[in-house]
Amino acid sequence: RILVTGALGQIGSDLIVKLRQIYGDEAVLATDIRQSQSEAVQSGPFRLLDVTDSKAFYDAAKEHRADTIIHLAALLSARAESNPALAWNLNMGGLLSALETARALSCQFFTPSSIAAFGADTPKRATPQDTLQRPLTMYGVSKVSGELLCDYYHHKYGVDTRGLRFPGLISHSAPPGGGTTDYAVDMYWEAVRSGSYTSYIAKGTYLDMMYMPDAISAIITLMEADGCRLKHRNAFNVTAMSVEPESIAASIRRHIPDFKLDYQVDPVRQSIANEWPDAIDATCAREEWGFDVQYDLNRMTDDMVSKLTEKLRADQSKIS
Ligand code: VAH
Repeated sequence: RILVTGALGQIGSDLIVKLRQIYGDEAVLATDIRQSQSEAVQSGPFRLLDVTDSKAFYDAAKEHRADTIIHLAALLSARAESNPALAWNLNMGGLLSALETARALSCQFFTPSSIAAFGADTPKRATPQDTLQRPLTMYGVSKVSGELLCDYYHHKYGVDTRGLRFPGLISHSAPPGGGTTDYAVDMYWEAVRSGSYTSYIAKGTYLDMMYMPDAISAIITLMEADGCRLKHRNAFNVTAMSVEPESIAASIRRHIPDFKLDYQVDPVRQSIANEWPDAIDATCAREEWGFDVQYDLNRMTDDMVSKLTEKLRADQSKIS
């Protein structure tokens, strides 16, 4: 029985649907700080939860009889950089509540890390699983600290903590939530909506990316893996592709030949992206628990363009 925090976020809104398909609607308790009418949430139990309230966290998990906690609630990079103290309190206070609940109730535990856990002096290409991690963004500091805290809870209390260093995640179901890699999500939406996009990330900025279905299956595959095989836990490098704005635009033009891309670089989000690797190495994830992906850039673009075209057509028919 699973408790998910941040269920209305970019990962959560897709993960809830998949977990309920596999484990049953009633087995998956969706929680978030705000209410929602989304069908993803309405298909099973939902509860308002402030993850920094450790008693409320414990009570929610206890009443749900949770044996697994998937903790997604956090502020992402750009929003965290504009409000670092709030980001620290939410990202680390929430994580501590989650880990204390997992310890008290002997739950298996997952929380995502990110390529943001690497800094400017980390090797940018084939970034190793074990390497220098000195990020200078608050989001990155909270991700490295989170990795260490999760390893501590495993080492000290035996909590079965596991994590993934996610690249930028692309999805069509939830709007972007204050990240830096969200430029790629915005580009797909605008390509279908208006045929043009002005990128706040500069041409030639390579970043790791992954389509959301691959991210969701990576979480489930990792959590179902035999813990004895894991030499690492918090957190595994995973990636599907290394792309820059022009490569995504070229892929989109296979469907929308006249798509226009121009640039208005946002110095804050560009400086965040400059800290991050160009292409990380996911060998340990493949070797230790069979990580694999189904979507490369063009296959992701095919699915994003068709799903967004359907969504916009449906929205227009509602208006007319
Ligand atoms: C962000 N989407 O942009 C998140 C992610 C690797 C980036 O952590 O903040």
